[in-house]
Amino acid sequence: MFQKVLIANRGEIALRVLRACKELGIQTVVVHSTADSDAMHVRLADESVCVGPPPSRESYLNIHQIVAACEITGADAVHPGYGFLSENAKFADILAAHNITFIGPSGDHIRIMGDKIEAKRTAKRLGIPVVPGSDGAISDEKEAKRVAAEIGYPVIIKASAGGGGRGMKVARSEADLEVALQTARSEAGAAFGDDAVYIEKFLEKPRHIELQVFGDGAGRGVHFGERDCSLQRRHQKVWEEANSPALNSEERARIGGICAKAIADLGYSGAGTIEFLYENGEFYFIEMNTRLQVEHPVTEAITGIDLVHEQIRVASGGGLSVRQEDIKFNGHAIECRINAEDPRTFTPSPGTITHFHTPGGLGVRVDSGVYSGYRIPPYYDSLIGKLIVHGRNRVECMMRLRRALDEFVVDGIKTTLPLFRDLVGNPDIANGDYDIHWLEKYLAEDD
Ligand code: MV4
Repeated sequence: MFQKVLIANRGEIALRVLRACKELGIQTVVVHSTADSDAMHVRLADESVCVGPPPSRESYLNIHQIVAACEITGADAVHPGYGFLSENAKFADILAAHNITFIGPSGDHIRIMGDKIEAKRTAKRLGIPVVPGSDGAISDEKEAKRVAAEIGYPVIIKASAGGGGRGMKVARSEADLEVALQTARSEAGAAFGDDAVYIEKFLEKPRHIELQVFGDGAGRGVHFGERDCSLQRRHQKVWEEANSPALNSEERARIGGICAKAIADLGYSGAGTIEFLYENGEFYFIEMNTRLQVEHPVTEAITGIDLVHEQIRVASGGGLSVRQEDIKFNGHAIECRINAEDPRTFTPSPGTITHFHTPGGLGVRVDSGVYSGYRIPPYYDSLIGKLIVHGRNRVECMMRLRRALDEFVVDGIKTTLPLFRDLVGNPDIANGDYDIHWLEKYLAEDD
């Protein structure tokens, strides 16, 4: 087991990882920018190192400073959290070269999944169902037309270096194709310095369902069920749940089994998320994320397993603590992302939190790094906390969520809490009847 772990992140996820380290008896080091000297993660860690000025580029993304912080403090591993350096293959390689363990997959696996064409090719080879489309990059308009005619319109052009919704263009007929291809290609070149694009059948009303997987790096793979993350705005998830209201246990076991086997065959190590679009009872792979995700607590709630413990165990060579048959799905969990934003326009609302009171009671978890009197710096993302509620079934979970939202107080800034208080009263949400476009339509309707 590691003696000392350096946490290369901030906010609620830095605290989340700190808690797991404390439970495992591991010493903790955090890094922080000059804007975060009074942050909770700095107060709770055993040691802290200031790695630079407020902009992320110069602090939380500054690889040299973070490696230096490891050397100075004698940390033997780094947990990257999510965002920042969590999916940076070069960072994983540099740590390995310094004999510091990156708590995550190998640089090579991060690299494969970061290239969306290579990720899709790999998924297909491993037996994961993918969206019908081009076999790799599209070279010219002629090829695009041929593939589109084969799979049928509408189609979507995606940037290989994109992901998370950046650099996508839909073509509803052959007349749209030339412009879609050219725009997607030039936007990809400008944004990522890589203009490789690929083409897929465009799915009109899918759900976004993702499988939580884990590999032990030695040929074993397991799945921890799925999360439904369809409720999003501009590719930012707002509400996530486990299980998906759309799946039954047979469908879960089938897609889960496929994903667990793929992870085993890949020799993958650590936590991963395999993202699918789900429409008319079929799964279509879109991307894989090679990190712990923001919404991992809903999976922890229904499985009772600490996913950060598992990450640390696997990275330190101790293997997974569970076999597939030990993983049971208990009840239902929902996570609401509390952002320092206007609840309708999602405009950031940094400032000082004058009063912060979190709900409690059975089945209620709040992961947050803020406190009464805390000033939210304007440099980072606006997530200030997550409310995760668990119940024996979805109805009980929703009752508890309504109650927990009533108790939650955040004064001094705008937050997304009022949006959630509206959503819990909505019949579609109560019925679990929504797709990836539902929230944006809902927000457009009542202004
Ligand atoms: C799609 C799609 C429809 N058809 N691919 C957006 C984010 C990126 N991860 C993939 N995305 C999409 N890919 C095909 N073939 C629709 C989306 C999409 C979406 C996906 C998941 C969650 C929210 C979304 C919102 C708009 C579009």
